[in-house]
Amino acid sequence: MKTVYSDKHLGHSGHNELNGGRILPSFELPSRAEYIVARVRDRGLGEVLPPVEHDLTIASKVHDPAFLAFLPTAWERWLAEGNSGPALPSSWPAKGLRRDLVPTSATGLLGHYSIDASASFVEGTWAAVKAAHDCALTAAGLVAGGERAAFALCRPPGHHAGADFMGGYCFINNAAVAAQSFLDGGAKRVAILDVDYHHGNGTQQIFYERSDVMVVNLHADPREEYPYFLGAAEETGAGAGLGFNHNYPMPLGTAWAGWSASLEDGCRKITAYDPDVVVVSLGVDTFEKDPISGFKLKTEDYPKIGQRIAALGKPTLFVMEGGYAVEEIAINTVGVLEGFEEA
Ligand code: OKP
Ligand code: ZN
Repeated sequence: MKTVYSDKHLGHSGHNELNGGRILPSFELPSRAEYIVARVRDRGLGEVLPPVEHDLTIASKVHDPAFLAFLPTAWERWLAEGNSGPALPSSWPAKGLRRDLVPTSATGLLGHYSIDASASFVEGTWAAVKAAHDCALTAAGLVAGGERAAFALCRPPGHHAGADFMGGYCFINNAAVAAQSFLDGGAKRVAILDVDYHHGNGTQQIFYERSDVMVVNLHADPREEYPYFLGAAEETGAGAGLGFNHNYPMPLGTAWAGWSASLEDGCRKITAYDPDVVVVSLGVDTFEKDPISGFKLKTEDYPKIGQRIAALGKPTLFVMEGGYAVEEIAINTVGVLEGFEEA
């Protein structure tokens, strides 16, 4: 399968996050995408293409236009307020505060549009975010054009970003934009299968009241793990979307036996839905050696994930999400893709 990749992600570097009470360098490093693209080439997975630039028309159908308008300005507005280092919020419209009071301050706006202090801006962040968005749409175009599958090597990731918020290293929800593009291109139903270790709260929120996108999420139980405040099994959708959201929270320490049982159940839900296309939010932070995660999947398990997804028998777009054990993420990510290709 073809991979769509842009080196503009390299500008999203030197950013940080609030972690364990300290502001630390982000775990979401440029080397992640570099290891993966090198492995794609070494293994001869297929051509590596640059993205075609797209405007934000499709993104505006899954994100608030005011939020999208803020993202390209955040860094310069942060600097204009006298800050120098990476931009992070420090105050949020949490309990007891107003969400409709939109600040004019950059610091205030970062809080207004964030769920946490881990989607940090540096000078090259917007260009990287836009390029990741373009990678997702370009790879989606390959699948819409008849390819069996494609891989959008997006960095930064997207699944924690919702209609009007960023967080968890995510700014634009690349998988959601891709799903919307398939619908705009004539698909009737799209399934998103999120196999990242963390619950894809943004993806769930964007499609929660819609029946044209089924969202299936496999993740660490949010009572124990980030993002903490969404991702329970009882969240099954609302309104027209009732019955089209499926969460599989699993305890810390989950290994292949437990994880694959959730994958099997989630895949059956997708088959019953009979989508025109499947979008996989591909995180490999389920790996036993991942530095920020608590599942126990092994390298040999990743091709089996790809095989099970292939058995859905649908055109498939893989969109990169998390995975932080930087050397092994390339082996595990390409392992999923090769498992799919060989099935
Ligand atoms: C993004 B993705 C860990 C702090 C967690 C945010 C994690 C975002 C994960 N002690 N900070 O889903 O891989
Ligand atoms: Zn993750």
